[in-house]
Amino acid sequence: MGVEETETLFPSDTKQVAKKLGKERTLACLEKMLECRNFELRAEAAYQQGKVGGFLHLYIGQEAIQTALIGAIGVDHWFIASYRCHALALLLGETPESLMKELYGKADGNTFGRGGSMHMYSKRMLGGFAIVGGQIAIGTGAAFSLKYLNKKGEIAVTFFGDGAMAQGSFHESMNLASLLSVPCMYVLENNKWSMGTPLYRTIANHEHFPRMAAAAYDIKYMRLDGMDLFNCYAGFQEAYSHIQSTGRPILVECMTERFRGHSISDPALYRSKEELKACMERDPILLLKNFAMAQGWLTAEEYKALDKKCRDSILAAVKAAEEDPWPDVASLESGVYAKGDE
Ligand SMILES: Cc1ncc(C[n+]2csc(CCOP(=O)(O)OP(=O)(O)O)c2C)c(N)n1
Ligand SMILES: [Mg+2]
Repeated sequence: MGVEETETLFPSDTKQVAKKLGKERTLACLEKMLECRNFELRAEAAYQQGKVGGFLHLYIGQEAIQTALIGAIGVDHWFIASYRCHALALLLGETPESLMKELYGKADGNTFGRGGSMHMYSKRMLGGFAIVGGQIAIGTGAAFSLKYLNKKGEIAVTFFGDGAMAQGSFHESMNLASLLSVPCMYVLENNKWSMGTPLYRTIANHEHFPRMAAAAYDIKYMRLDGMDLFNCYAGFQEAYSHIQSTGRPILVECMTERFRGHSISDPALYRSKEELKACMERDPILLLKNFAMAQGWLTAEEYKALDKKCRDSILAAVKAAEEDPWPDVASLESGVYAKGDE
């Protein structure tokens, strides 16, 4: 039994969304996606060379979602994610250098070499979290704080995977968010896999579950095509205005694909080459590139140059990570305890 997609996608007219977005912002999104992709390809290579410790979960294939969301609502909100968190940190303005240094466990990394791949932060990113579903409750708390502090316009965005829907934290959070009417955008990135377990073995009534769970908690639900930047862009704008106009939470399900195994140590032998090949034909970067070229916004040479620009900046980040010192042993205890009112 596979995943039959029978729920309705949020309708958007690609040409109209693209026209509104314009050439410059569309190409800026493409560049961001290429930066994320190149970062992760190099991170993967570095891991295989034994340069990166711990786990490494790649976002390759899912880039359109977070790129579109941040393009649509900006960075002045609060964000929280699972362990698949490199792209989010990059999109929120952390430099490839600081993130690559973090993967290498070096002193000037994003969390001074202490967090590694799964725990990245930015000024507005409350972290990547390893406990499946754990971040949903924290994101809901952030939304509650925004309401409590009367921070108009700001929302809390919580990303999680399809596997997290089976966790109590998902249900407890949705229930409280609805009861308390908090400005939380729950973004379910449905790549149809939880490690090596397919969605239909994780969630009963999997196809309709997200919509029905949202309805059970009296929360609005939308489904987006997570491979299509424009559908995501328009959908997230709509989701944001829903929160703004009602003060209510929303659940946005993005149908997407994981092009790699669950983590770097998973060769994903449970998926056939044919299935993966078919998914990769809808690579979000490829779709956007083809659209931009058909619009006359980009030539093949310009695309190559854009990709090279991103690759070069990531290669520079790798070099910087190689050269960065290890954390000083004397700093072992710093950051362990909060001081006073920190
Ligand atoms: C509470 C908990 N249970 C189990 C695990 C082991 N685990 C790590 S990732 C994962 C799969 C999660 O899949 P999903 O939520 O769909 O996210 P994806 O990896 O597809 O982005 C599991 C079961 C964990 N980290 N935390
Ligand atoms: Mg998943």
